[in-house]
Amino acid sequence: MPAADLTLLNLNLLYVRYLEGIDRELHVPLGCLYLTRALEDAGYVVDFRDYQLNTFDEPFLPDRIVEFLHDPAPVIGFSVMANLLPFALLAMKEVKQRYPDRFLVLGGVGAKAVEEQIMTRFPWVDAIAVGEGERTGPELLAAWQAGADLRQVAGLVVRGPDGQVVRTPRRERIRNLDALPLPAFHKVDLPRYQGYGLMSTRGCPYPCTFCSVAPVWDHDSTFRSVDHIIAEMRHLHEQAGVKMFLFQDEFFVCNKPKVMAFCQKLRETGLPVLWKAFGRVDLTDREMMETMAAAGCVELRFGIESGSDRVLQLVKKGFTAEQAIARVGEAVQIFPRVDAFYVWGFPFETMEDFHQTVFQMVMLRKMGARILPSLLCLLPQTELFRENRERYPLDFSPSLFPEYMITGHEISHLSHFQVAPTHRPIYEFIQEHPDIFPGFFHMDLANNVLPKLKILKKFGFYPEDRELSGTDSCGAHSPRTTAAPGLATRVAETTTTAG
Ligand code: B12
Ligand code: SF4
Repeated sequence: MPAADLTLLNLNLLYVRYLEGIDRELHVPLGCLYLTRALEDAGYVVDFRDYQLNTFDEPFLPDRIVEFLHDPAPVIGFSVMANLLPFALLAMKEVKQRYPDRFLVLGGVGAKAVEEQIMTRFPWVDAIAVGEGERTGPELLAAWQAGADLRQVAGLVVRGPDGQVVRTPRRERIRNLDALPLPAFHKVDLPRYQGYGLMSTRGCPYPCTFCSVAPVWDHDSTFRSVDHIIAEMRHLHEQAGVKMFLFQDEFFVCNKPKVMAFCQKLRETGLPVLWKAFGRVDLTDREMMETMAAAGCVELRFGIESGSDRVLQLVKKGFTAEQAIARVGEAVQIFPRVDAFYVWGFPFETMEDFHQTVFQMVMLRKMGARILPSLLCLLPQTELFRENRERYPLDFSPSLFPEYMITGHEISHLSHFQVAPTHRPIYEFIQEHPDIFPGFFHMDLANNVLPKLKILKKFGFYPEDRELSGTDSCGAHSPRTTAAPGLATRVAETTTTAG
């Protein structure tokens, strides 16, 4: 095999830590495989390494990455989300020390909106790729191999000759997603993965102020055709026996005629597959949901966010609490499982707002929905963070990271939580750079977060006991089948109501 041009490391992981145990859900590394395919089509050899497959007992030590990356190509790409950004940056430092001649590129959504700070403070990062990689990746490699000036490549943040940090012109979004070939599935052993995510769209046009999906895709949405999506499902079913798919994009239901056409065509293929999707309460209706269920959709997930109309308005959600109750009430009669996601801990959410939310959560739980509350995560690209950062001081409490940061779910085990001595450098690093890692901080811990958490626990939404909570992840992306034992819900009281 010819020498690789690029070693690409996937650090997009879903690890859930329950006390001392770590539950790993292996998801097909979609973004990296799209990028790999584009690089291969441009003639480059990619040495792809998926850190989800590491076998370390303790994977979150920077020198483990050096070990995992033994003998890397001249350019090393790191793909990362915000949760592992601190760890990834510390690991990149070690990689640079071990391989000073390698060119280190950070990509993925994790660095979005904090690229300049990262490039200014961490000299071991050589470049950051911003946005879609299918065009930026090959152009970056071509320019780097030719010794050309990287400032000519769109979609990067790099350093100029005198060390100043430069953002190159914005990379235009790929408009025709159907022109993209399938991700480089041949690079992975598909049956090893539990999660077969698909993206039917890229981006979301809604303005929800707390959410990073719209900003990481520059508030611009692009769509695949029904035939293109079904071709991917057919490929994965025939090549890897995949029977359960998960539409990862929040905007699957954006266009009713298209959803109806998708369901009809999928049924016509006769593929024996099941699937799960996200839906917005105001974009779905009974007819659409029944058609989806008849075409194999076994789970619909709604971002409800709050039971308070005041909060829904403040976060620009675009629907009311009443609409949410009505839609979920219909959905639970149609699908084996319905998820209701909530965000709590908005700094402007009064206790009265919060009580309305808890009331609604209890009501939907009674109806049979699975309730998935998440503590607000202050991602730096969001409007909510920008608008409120001066208003509220950032509090740091490692036992209360929003549940998905670092290894997930520490919040569930507040009373047991202790920072492992091996992780201490990561926590110290986070505290040194709150503007880069705001997701690990809170606005008003004492009056906002802690009293609300206490109430959620009282109603069984954050059980302390592993037996009660099961080993399910936050459920945001869970690919496993609806009937899998222990996955009914992580809300103790509802284990028998949903599914
Ligand atoms: C699928 C998915 C996952 C999968 C990832 C599967 C995998 N192994 O890749 C899993 C299930 C693991 C996952 C987990 C999490 N996710 Co997630 N996830 C998504 C989702 C739905 C789609 C991502 C995707 O596949 N995009 C499609 C591909 C094409 O895009 P991409 O991955 O960004 O890759 C492109 C570019 O970024 C670029 N690129 C990527 N890497 C590199 C590297 C280099 C070198 C270069 C040049 C370019 C490049 O090229 C790619 C092709 O264009 C997005 C939401 C969304 N709609 O975007 C959230 C999202 C990415 N997730 C998010 C988060 C926060 C998480 C979690 C941390 C928490 C959570 N509740 O979801 C957890 C991790 C928890 C844990 N405890 O470890 C946030 C990220 C926010 C941020 N700023 O980082 C998003 C945006 C959703 C949100 N709620 O806001 N997630
Ligand atoms: S919360 Fe959902 S609808 Fe709102 S911007 Fe994010 S993905 Fe779009």
